[in-house]
Amino acid sequence: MEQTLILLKPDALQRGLVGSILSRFENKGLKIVGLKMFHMAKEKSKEHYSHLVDKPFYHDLEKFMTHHPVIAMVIEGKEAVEVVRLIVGPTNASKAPAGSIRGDFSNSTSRNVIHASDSKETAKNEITRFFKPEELFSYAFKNEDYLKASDE
Ligand code: IDP
Ligand code: MG
Repeated sequence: MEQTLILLKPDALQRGLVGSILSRFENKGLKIVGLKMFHMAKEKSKEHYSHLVDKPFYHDLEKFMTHHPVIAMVIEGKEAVEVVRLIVGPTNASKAPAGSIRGDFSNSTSRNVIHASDSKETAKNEITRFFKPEELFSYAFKNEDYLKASDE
């Protein structure tokens, strides 16, 4: 089963959107196999956003992501990386379709409530960045069995 990393950004916590966002992944039949809240270290932010450190908005992004708590999650399921990106929507929430998380909960590029890994390779690196192996769990998930059965 494929795994992907999600970060609920500080705006999701500050606006009380955690439950609404989480339920979308569970409703889709995706399984939460790791979850924690923490303050991101500046070094982690630079590593996580290494493709953006030279951008003019990076300073604001780093300040936002490191000065307030975030929630990190590992989500598992069929084609989890691609499915989660679809549920999340594109970076610029103003252009994100209604029905996607960013489309429904944000109208901003910088404060777009959620991060999701953008490829299978990125997902592996990002999961390792934020989770130790013992922080990931295996358990029966009936929703997943139900979806599997109805696909075959
Ligand atoms: P993604 O989050 O959809 O993968 P990335 O291009 O990887 O998009 O950018 C990471 C994060 O950096 C975005 O989610 C957003 O918070 C911030 N960001 C990206 N582009 C801009 C911009 O043009 N202005 C302000 N913030 C941006
Ligand atoms: Mg990205």
